Amino acid sequence: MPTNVSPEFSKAQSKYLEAKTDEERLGALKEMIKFMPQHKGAEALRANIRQRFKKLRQYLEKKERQKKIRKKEGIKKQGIQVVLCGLTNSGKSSLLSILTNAKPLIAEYEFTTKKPILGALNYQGLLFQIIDMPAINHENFEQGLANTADILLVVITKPEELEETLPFLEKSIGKKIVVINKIDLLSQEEKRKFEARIKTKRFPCCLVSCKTSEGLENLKSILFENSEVIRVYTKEPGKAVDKTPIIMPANSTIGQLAEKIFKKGIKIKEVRITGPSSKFPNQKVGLKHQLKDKDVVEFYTN
Ligand SMILES: Nc1nc2c(ncn2[C@@H]2O[C@H](COP(=O)(O)OP(=O)(O)O)[C@@H](O)[C@H]2O)c(=O)[nH]1
Ligand SMILES: [Mg+2]
Repeated sequence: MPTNVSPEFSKAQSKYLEAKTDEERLGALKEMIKFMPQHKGAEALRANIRQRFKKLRQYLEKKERQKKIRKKEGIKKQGIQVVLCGLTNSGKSSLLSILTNAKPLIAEYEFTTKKPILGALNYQGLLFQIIDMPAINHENFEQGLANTADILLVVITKPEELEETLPFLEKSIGKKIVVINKIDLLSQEEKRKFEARIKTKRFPCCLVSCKTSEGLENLKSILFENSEVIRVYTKEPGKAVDKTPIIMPANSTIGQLAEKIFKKGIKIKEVRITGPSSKFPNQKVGLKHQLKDKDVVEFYTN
């Protein structure tokens, strides 16, 4: 090691040797680079320090990315999880802000959204967790979330965007709904053709404008229809129907409902049902009876 180094360099070098964290080490290396001896004999030293700095920085960046991913994976699923997917500027953040209480950044420049942002939508007794995502071709697009969400809202403004977006969603298990946004910019004829083209691909589809709010109520009801859950109302004998529905997966049975609402060991003597799944009001049914949306169920227990 050459001895003719500046006092600043020596100080930075001590800092490096005494550093307790990688971050401190990186800071010290940066200072060492700043005060590196410039004479010819120190060439190898300079290269060595630069190399160490580069390696450590790469390592720390990778660690940071992993930390972020872990944090993102920590999004707790609540209600029915809906992810907004699409190219940049299609209006995903606008949709989130108009459907929920969330306040994402919205702008006409590209890639405004850098991480997933959550919002909650309560509709017809159902809770939707809506997640605004970076554009599908952005490095921060969260494949994992897109793969596991219950519903994907594919937000597009031109028919070709659907073909561009779908390859990123090949592994998704959720139901895909195509949202054609910015219809305030389209003529009646353009809207009709656009919708017809998407429908040939057999996707549920709806036309909206975040600018005029047109089509948003329709979007909510399409979300509801595709959520594959049912609302079941319960009633204690002799009392009024409970106003808050119990949300169950579609095709649930009376037995599964009972499991959800009663403690283990409670004996069910009789079940009566009124609603879409009953042949007549107050029909007596067994535990294997399959429920439908808006059924009213009366349990007689001990
Ligand atoms: N005319 C019109 N502009 C919209 C509509 N929705 C969003 N925008 C605009 O499109 C741009 C991109 O919106 P943003 O929500 O940030 O898109 P994201 O990149 O998909 O999140 C912004 O300038 C919005 O104001 C719409 O329905 N009509
Ligand atoms: Mg955005």
